Amino acid sequence: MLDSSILRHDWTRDEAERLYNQPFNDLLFQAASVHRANFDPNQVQRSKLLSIKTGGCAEDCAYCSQSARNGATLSASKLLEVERVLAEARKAKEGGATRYCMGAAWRSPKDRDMDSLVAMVEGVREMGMETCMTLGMLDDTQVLRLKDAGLDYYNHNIDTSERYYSDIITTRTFADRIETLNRVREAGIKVCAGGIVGMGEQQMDRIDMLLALANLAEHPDSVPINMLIPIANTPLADVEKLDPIEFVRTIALARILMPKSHVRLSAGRTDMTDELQAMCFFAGANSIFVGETLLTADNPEEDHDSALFARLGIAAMAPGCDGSR
Ligand code: SAM
Ligand code: DTB
Ligand code: SF4
Repeated sequence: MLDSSILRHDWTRDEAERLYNQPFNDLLFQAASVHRANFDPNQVQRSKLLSIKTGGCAEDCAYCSQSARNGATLSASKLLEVERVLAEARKAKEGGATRYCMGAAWRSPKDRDMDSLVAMVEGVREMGMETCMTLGMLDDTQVLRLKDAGLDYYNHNIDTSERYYSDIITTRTFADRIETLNRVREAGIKVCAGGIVGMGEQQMDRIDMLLALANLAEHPDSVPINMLIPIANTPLADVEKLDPIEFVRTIALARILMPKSHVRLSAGRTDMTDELQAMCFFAGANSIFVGETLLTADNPEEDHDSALFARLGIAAMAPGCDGSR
């Protein structure tokens, strides 16, 4: 059995493949053991998302409803007013979210937007929630302004393996993503980085994506694993669905490779059965997005999530508690 208190950054493809492909029951047992050695297995963190700038994005991410290059019929909006964002954040806080994640459909923010972004971070922090932003690539000055404003987390996904990356996105590289992640971490902002599965990738790509995250200088604090939400008129609209067992294997491997990270069962829950989600929690997922909308796509109704937590005996993590042992 692995020593789950040690954080390793030298995982090999061979090891990861063996872990991923072991009999399912062995994999689940191992992942659940790592999970409970590091976290209370019956606590799940809840984050709430808000799209602060929707659509019209210059990037060509094949999965995304917000790319101006895709045919998705989403109308583009400007950056929301600070007051509007804070009003939405207040509602999320009342609904029990402990982290507020603000996402913008940008390749990177414009300097003229920075004052508003800073005000949003400061305002949400004053409400006693953790703050997270996902704004695309950042330069050094932008990272420092967000850090000074008190931003807790920055979400920037590597999305898939380095090998498969250019099949999905051509307007930026895998290395560009890693560069922003390094900049964010070096500034002392906590990193939220994960990816999407079910994009027609091979098993090897799912494994390599997790290896790339686990072998960063530090494991991301949060690792969102998104199941592709197929969006009409995007290049991935009709891609073959991923076998749910493969999805659970991906969650389990993330838990084993990054024992102390919060692994988020992220986009795609609307299409998952309660039983599949329960299996993901058993395999080590301990965070979700709550609320009926993600950025632009649907998410389960809050009542449904509350009922599922009750049926599973899962408690929502309280503010200031990260569920760790
Ligand atoms: N524009 C910024 C960026 O790309 O970093 C932030 C917003 S972007 C929508 C945030 C993440 O949402 C993407 O990196 C991707 O992992 C996830 N995402 C977007 N569309 C998705 C979809 N249809 N299904 C699953 N995940 C999706
Ligand atoms: C992440 O990994 N997933 C979230 C968040 N980080 C920004 C976004 C999911 C987006 C799902 C598609 C949509 O709502 O448009
Ligand atoms: Fe733009 Fe982000 Fe969507 Fe890519 S994922 S098109 S960068 S909003």
